[in-house]
Amino acid sequence: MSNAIKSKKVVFFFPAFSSQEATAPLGILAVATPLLRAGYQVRIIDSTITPNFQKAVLEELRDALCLAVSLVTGPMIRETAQIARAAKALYPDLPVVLGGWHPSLLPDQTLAAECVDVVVSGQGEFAFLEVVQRLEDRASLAGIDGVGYKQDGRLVFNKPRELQPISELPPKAYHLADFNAYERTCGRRWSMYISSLACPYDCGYCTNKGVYGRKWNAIEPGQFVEETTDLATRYRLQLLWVVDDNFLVDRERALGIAEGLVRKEAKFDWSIQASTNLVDRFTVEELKLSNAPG
Ligand code: B12
Repeated sequence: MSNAIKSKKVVFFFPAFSSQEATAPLGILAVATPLLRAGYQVRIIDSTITPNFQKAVLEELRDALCLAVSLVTGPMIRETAQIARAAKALYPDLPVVLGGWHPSLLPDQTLAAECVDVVVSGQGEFAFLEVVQRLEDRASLAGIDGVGYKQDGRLVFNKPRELQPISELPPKAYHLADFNAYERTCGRRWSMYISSLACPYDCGYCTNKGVYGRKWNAIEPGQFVEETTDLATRYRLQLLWVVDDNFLVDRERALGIAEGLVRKEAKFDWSIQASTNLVDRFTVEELKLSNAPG
């Protein structure tokens, strides 16, 4: 049985998200760093780039500490359920942990599923490290903020976790990403990058407030320019998609980033998303800055 020997291996599964695009899941790269720093081994199986992914996951789980899945609400639930059920059938004692936006927004519904043992709501970097350490020690998950678990068949939810500002978070483990495989799959070599968390607004179509509570915070332009140019060069990326929910919240910061990239003669494309009320605060000339030829 899987847990007879003490394992240090954490297996992540990233289900397909029904898109033509393919790149490494940033949420998993984020929670991987504290694990690696604490001496755990990390395997990522992304269904989009892995033929026969179920077999691959089940093989990796043979000597693993737990299975961890990242998902948003929607089609990703299908493969999550498929893999979690297959894992439970083969290794009934192996804990299955779900994190990401879906379990963050609907923790009780997610944890109620028979094949799920633990849910992590909100930021996962340190919550998941604590979960893994407790699983390794076969200790209770009581008291880990942001975590829900099962005890004697009951669903137990610890108190929510305080939001940690992005400037205090460790760097993402980009080196775990197989950019060659993603490029082969979608024809483009690109990555995601994040430079701010939360959003001051509460638009009806967006779920951000439910998880981040309108506490917008961001890194400075200098750090953005350094990190993105380094990533693009190191992994030969054509494009960085800045996945901040609302990149333009701080006008001066946004202009500082655009100017910094122009000054650095950055050779990659970058894209942002922002609410239209904020786009409206920029002149056409200012907006052109972010579209300067590299
Ligand atoms: C990139 C992205 C996509 C990409 C996905 C590409 C990819 N490879 O992941 C694409 C374009 C496909 C996409 C599509 C959609 N998306 Co989208 N997308 C995002 C976006 C902009 C960034 C995600 C990201 O990487 N964030 C950065 C990382 C670092 O944060 P994170 O993923 O949240 O991870 C943290 C925690 O969640 C947690 N965590 C994450 N995974 C795990 C795993 C474990 C085990 C643990 C413990 C913790 C953990 O820890 C991480 C670090 O703190 C988010 C908004 C956002 N700002 O996050 C929306 C968002 C995730 N998308 C959303 C939506 C609604 C959609 C669509 C439904 C849109 C549509 N109408 O078609 C589709 C559905 C996708 C599908 N078909 O399944 C919503 C999700 C709401 C929900 N209920 O789940 C979000 C939150 C936007 C919003 N603000 O409302 N999306």
